Amino acid sequence: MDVINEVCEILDLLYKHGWDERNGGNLSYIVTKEEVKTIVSEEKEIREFKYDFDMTPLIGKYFLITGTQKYFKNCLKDPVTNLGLLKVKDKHTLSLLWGYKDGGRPTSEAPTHLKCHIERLKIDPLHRLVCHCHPINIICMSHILELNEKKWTEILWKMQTESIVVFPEGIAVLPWIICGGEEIGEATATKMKEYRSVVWAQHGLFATGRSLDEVFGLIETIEKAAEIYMKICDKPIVQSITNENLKQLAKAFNINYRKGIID
Ligand code: 2HA
Ligand code: ZN
Repeated sequence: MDVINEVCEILDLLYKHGWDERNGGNLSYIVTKEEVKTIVSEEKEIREFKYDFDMTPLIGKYFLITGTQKYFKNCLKDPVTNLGLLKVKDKHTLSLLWGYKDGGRPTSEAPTHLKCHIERLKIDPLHRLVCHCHPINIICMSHILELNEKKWTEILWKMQTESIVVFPEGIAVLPWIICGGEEIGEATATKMKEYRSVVWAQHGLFATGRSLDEVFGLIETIEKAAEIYMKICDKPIVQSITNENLKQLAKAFNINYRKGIID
């Protein structure tokens, strides 16, 4: 299966899970030169897009990025309109090599995505993907729980056994900030220095990782923990996962979990 299909399948699944209504959500994926060759036979610039922040660490890299105002629902049947293949040409310019067929442009969150890529690549050279979506239960939680990342991490870890295995670094939480702007972009990228996932209160989630499967799995696991929380949060708890249980898990699976939460 080619890379466009792989990306569109994930976008379609995100839509079908109800996490990307309408034009909600956006995705950016680093693609290799070999993968680029399967999309375009030669590199010809169609249009360019200017950004005022410094993209120097990304120069020469290729990205597949969802288009602004585009619906995840439509990507699988019409990738060339809904997605773009872009090369970071210089520190302020993205060059469009394929896609955005109807004259479109990258998602309004592209600066946030690119800043997150810069931070994650510093930590993990194998990092490739940033995905933003609107998972229901994460948004619910952000209405009823104080926005404290220690609290969120502890709760989500304790909702199910898999959580601490899948996101041992915990989860970051940002307050409501207007989307599409510089402030939320900077705040999200700063959190990405320590976390692969960042909650945007009353909005959704930014999740990052090495592959489409890894990031989709991260979103599924976080959202499932949040769903369990929303189903039980108003009920009397008879028994649950303890700090001691989590430490046993960490020992058994050799998990280097974030300290200061259950110790
Ligand atoms: O692209 O989800 O955060 C629509 C959004 C903005
Ligand atoms: Zn959004």
